Amino acid sequence: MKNIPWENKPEGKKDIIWRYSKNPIIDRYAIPTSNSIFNSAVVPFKDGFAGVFRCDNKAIQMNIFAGFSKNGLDWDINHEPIQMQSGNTEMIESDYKYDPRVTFIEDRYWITWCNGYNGPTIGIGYTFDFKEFYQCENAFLPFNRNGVLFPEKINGKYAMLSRPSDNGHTPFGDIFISYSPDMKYWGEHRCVMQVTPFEQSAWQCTKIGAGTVPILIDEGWLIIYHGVINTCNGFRYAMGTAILDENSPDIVKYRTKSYLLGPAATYEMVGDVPNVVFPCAALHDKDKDQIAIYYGAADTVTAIAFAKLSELINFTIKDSL
Ligand code: BMA
Repeated sequence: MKNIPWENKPEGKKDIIWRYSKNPIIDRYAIPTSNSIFNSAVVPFKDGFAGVFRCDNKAIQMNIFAGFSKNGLDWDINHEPIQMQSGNTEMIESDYKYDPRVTFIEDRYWITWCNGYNGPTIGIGYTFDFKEFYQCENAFLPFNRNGVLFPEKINGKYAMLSRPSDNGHTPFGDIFISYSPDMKYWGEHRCVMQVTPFEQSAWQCTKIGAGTVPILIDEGWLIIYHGVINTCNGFRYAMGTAILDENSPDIVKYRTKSYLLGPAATYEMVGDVPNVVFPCAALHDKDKDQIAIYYGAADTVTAIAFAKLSELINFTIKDSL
């Protein structure tokens, strides 16, 4: 297994998740056309890593771009967006693409993103090599965002978390799970997690959405999600963790009452959309007890943060609602 990016916790720091000292790892202008590069997903690939990046251009058109890295920190992002070919459908219309997630299942890398088709819905595609990409049927009717696939079938079916929403900035939203026998037809929709009561855990009281690909641990599926509070200054996005039942992931076993990383560094508080940390991917190494979380900061740049996997799990159990 390739070494994942890592930096030890600073001396004396109590937080479970700590930021990389050289954040942000991807500048907003990292490719010639970009206004911002954020909310992006990475996976181990060949002798390094590959990723799908959200780059908004200077007309603020949202699209997804492939990128490659030897160490997971220094990225070469293609200057041209991903061109999709027909996968399991000829209907691959897309007004925009944003907030990609990447999940390796069986033999290929599956990509989910927010796809513009009469409003936001969940686009699905796949690639074997990050050169040729194939687009499938949209998973759901609009409006929906934050589609995240599980890395293996559950009870014989593909499984996806998502967040039904509206056509705008959505002042509500819970996480649902849906199943598919073939990556084309989705059903058996179940509610997984709802927003919390304001007085109990206000950082996640307005809307929540799945972030990283679920990681199978002894206790079930570990997820890192975002939670939002609507303040007098607008939305504030923070991240928390939950553990879902292994065989029935609509059952939440544990879910953090406190956020684990909230906007506090300058690049998280200052940018095109202030006060946003938005996790879309994580690399982990169980043997080394390490996890590296990739997140968009202030809808402008891409940053990375680290945790000890065991500490993250223990905190999720101990701090559970
Ligand atoms: C959501 C999405 C994300 C964005 C977030 C904060 O609705 O548009 O891409 O990071 O808002 O602006």
